[in-house]
Amino acid sequence: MKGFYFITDEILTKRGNVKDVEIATSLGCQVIQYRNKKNNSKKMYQEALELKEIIKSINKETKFLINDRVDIALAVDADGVHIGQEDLPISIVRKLLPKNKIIGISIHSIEEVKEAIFYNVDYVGVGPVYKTLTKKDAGEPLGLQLLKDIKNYINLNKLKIPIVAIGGIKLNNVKEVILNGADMVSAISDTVQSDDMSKTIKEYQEKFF
Ligand code: 3NM
Repeated sequence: MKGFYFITDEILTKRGNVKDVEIATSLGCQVIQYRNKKNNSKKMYQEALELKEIIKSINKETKFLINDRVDIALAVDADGVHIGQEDLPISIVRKLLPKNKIIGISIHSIEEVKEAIFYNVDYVGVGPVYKTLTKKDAGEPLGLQLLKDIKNYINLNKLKIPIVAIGGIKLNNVKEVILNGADMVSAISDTVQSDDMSKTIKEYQEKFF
């Protein structure tokens, strides 16, 4: 896993989730996460199904993940879920999902990384790296040092768990985030609110090379 990790935002989007997801998939983003804190389950199910079909029609290799909702992920046969520390425990999510599904989890400390590794997660989300207004309960910024410490911990233990960094990431700070250990980055407001999202995502992807 490498490059730009795209996350939808129902409220901030300028073009709507469908258009956004079409653009991100066409530009080769390896992961698209459907995050929707606004809609009811029925609407989420319908939209997740629509997005999955669009993504797979453009690129079968693109992974489609659902934020928080294991039930929606199962219902649309998504590639996996992204969960937070307040969601169902990883061990339970593993039992609920078929073996081949991806589980990513948000972590905020080395202790949480250890637990995530114990339960065999596929990647860890580290954030918020910087201050963000997009997620109200994201907490205080973790900063680059913790990101670096987590990367070192993963490397020292010869683990192959990718780190996805998130929170307050912009084009002018993304390089230092990558240099401090992020394998992938997500930037919600900076992309979905961009007037030219294709250009913005391309600029993020170029920072990895
Ligand atoms: N998760 P923006 S921060 C969805 O810290 C999300 O786990 C976070 O939005 C975490 O790129 C966040 O606009 C919002 O700052 C990121």
